[in-house]
Amino acid sequence: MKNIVILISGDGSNMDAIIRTAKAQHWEKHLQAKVACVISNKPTAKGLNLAQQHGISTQVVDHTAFSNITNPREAFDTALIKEIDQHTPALVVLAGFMRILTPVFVAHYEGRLVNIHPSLLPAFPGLHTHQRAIDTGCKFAGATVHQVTAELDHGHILAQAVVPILENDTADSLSARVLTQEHLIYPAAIEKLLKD
Ligand code: NHR
Ligand code: GAR
Repeated sequence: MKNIVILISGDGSNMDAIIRTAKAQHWEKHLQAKVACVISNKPTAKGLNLAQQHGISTQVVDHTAFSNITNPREAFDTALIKEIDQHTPALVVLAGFMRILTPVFVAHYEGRLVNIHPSLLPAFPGLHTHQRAIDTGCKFAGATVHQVTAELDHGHILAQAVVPILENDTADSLSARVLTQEHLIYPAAIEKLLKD
């Protein structure tokens, strides 16, 4: 069985889309793949409840527990690796996961670590992508599924979706339009990776 581990920090709507697609398309039967676990760095992430409602096991590795030690990011990533590797994952999926990962973490999962970023990369890596796209006067925005490398939001692009930016868009209205596309391209890109 190819185990998928999903990392979240918030609502988990992309996680939900992946879990629903996996069920609807019978990934267990057709791709010998299943979502084995959902892990959040935030204990209050709404996506944890949603995962449990789908009958998927959840874990929390709270990054704030590591803030007062010498190398907090390395220590957090080491703890995260330990949890993830319990499931011997074929794929580790970042879905609204909001902590930058260290090169050691990225190297450990090289080739089996993917992310969805809410911009048309290579434009607007990092945070606050929708406001930055509006402020720049962009006429189109979108989302990108990419391989994760040590350099933030720079890995090989696996899928993209484009949406228009409308006259009266706010970061919230644009974000909602992009998110509906994320829910389509992320499960499809993961399905393709599992087939390769
Ligand atoms: N890690 C690596 N090494 N490479 C990538 O491409 C990564 C990554 C970790 C997360 C997702 C990402 C995005 O899609 C992602 C891609 C968080 C931040 C950030 O600045 C930036 C990009 C992404 C996720 N995080 C702050 C930090 O100090 C915390 C922000 C917060 O907690 O709200 O880690 O955009
Ligand atoms: C999504 O738009 C995702 O692309 C973005 O956060 C949202 C998470 O929504 N990711 C990042 O900004 C990563 N830095 P979700 O929790 O409902 O999937």
